[in-house]
Amino acid sequence: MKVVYTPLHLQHDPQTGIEQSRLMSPWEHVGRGEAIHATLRDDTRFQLVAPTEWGTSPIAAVHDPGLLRFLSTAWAEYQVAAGPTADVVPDVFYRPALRHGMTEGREPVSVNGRLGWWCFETTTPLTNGTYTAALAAVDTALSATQLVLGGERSAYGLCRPPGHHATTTLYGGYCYFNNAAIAANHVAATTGTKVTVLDVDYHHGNGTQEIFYSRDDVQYVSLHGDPTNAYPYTVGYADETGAGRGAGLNLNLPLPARTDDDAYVAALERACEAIGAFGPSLVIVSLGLDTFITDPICDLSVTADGFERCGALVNALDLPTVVLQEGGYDVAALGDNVRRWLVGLGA
Ligand code: Q9C
Ligand code: ZN
Repeated sequence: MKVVYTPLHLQHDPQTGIEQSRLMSPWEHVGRGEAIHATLRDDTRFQLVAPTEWGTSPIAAVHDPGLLRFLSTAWAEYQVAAGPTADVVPDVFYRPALRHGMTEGREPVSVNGRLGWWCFETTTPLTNGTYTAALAAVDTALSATQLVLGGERSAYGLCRPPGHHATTTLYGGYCYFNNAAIAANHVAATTGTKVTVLDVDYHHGNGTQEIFYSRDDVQYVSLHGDPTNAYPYTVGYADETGAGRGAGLNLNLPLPARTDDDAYVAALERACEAIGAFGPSLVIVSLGLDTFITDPICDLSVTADGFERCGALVNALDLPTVVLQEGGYDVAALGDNVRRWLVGLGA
């Protein structure tokens, strides 16, 4: 199986995260990408290829151009206005209720204000190289997608930073641009066929859901920790089924803490039935390995054997499949877990 990888992910090297009321070194760090890279590089079943450059128009086709503009300059602007500082995090978030009963808010002028306008939480710092790495992650996703459109049965994109929490207008959840959504939109727009995004990251992909919620050409199917107690808390419930032309095309399968291999695989079978019924030309998998039994920030209990079974179930859909990296924070096991999932898929 071809693996799209670029060392440009190293440009996104955050040092601080404010998470769970503590200042800590981030869970989402360069070591994650390098662990996966090293495992796949040393396994003859995988061939590494570099991404090609796609520019910003596939991003602007999904995200508010204002978000793209902001991310391209924000870190440097902050250095002049309020720095110097390595990592940049908002202190004031725009909440529409601040202007309740008044005219709608507008993007602030100051970089401090704009940070809180485009970002929704505190664990997603901007660094000097974040924009470069985020663009490269999109290039990685689109290049892996291109391989599959060109006839490969499957391909894997080692996207870092991840993407599925980024919405049309907001970044957060370690995500800046929604790699999977940009790839899915690219396929739908250029081929005129239906696409499914199957999201198996522990966290619900609120961004991907939001981007496609009213569309009938892209189905979103997600297995995730129940948002009653899991990030992102406010999105990802089972009764969110799509709207308008997209009604019935959003499937959320929230799972209880300690869900094991058998229960997880049973839920994935349900997901695959829904995908079969929709009949896409291609599947994009948002692959998070943070469902792993010893993941430090999540509470499901899937094992490496379970990951291989999951890959095999998706393989049985018999559809061209693009797998894109999302989360997974047990770094010692991350490379092998990715490998097992891809081997299940037929690598
Ligand atoms: N107490 C991805 O896996 N922090 N993003 C949650 C819960 C943010 C996860 C804190 C988790 C974001 C791509
Ligand atoms: Zn996750």
